[in-house]
Amino acid sequence: MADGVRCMWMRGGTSKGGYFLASDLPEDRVERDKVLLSLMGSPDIRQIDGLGGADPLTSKVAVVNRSDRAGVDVEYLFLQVFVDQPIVTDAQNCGNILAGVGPFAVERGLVEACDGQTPVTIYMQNTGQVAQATVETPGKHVSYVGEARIDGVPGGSAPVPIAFRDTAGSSCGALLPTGNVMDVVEGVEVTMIDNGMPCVVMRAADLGIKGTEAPDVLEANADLRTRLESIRLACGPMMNLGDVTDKTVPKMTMVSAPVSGGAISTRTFIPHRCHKTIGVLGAVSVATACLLEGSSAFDLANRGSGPSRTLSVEHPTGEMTVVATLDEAGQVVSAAILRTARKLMDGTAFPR
Ligand code: NQM
Repeated sequence: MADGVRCMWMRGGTSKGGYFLASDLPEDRVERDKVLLSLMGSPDIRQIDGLGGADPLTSKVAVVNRSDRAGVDVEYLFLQVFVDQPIVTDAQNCGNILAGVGPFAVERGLVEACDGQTPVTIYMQNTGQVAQATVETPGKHVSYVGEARIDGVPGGSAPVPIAFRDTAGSSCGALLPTGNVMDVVEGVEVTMIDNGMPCVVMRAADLGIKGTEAPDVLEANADLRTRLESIRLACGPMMNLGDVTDKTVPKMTMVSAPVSGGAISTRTFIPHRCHKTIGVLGAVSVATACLLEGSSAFDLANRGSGPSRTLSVEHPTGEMTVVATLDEAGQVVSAAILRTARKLMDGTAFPR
């Protein structure tokens, strides 16, 4: 690795990280993780000796390669590089970093660009599911410029709409891994759900908060953090995730009635820092909980009606719109969201 590693640094949605071709990283996992920890500057809360941004949302990696699967263009492996511990984990997916995978795949020649827009079908290795992203490619070149806006990112960019199908049970084996819409864990009513991201959905009021507090206020609430972590550790095995001590799932979302005309208001610990927005697949899972009668979110949510529901999931810095399609039985069968991405740097990074 003395000659460095080729990578592209990109913003994907409201996250940021390194995008690598699988062939540019060591095949051996231990070696690969060593390289990634060193490039990010982990473990160190400031990541001063690396490219990471000292926040879980900016310490992320996408590993991409061409796919041999029928109807699939590329494979995407998401890796979370812990900021303060020497851990690299593939135990979760990331729908924000996913937003950069389509543009990256076209830039690296894994997918041939069309003139106008290029659909990129992505197999998400972490969960074994498929997403379809649409990349703006005027004149057969990726464009990051445009007027699409997402909350949590200043300014406009080219839109990257992403559609998901069949995300239920992505990591837990079932949409409701305990078989129940509601369980009581550590004395709190919770909905354990996985429609793309394992989430524990709780009423904010049941945790003694309003649910509209700023993330730093919630992070400063030591009692809340301790309580959330003990609920999370109890929920992990119940959600078929095993011991989650060193995992970044399940996400802990506290919901309250919407305050800005949306469907639901959220504050999410991911799991030890409070998200400034909400994860993409996290939002899909929470929106799905809103539509499940008897869940912790159902009575608080503006759920709309009909087979296609536009659910605006409010978060600390705005909202994320999830368009959910329901079948005749009222089950969510697909979801779509709008993201944007931006190429920040393309070059060579140097691990120690
Ligand atoms: O839920 C953060 C993010 C995410 C994950 C996290 C995500 C998703 O905002 O799909 O995007 O929950 O760790 O990037």
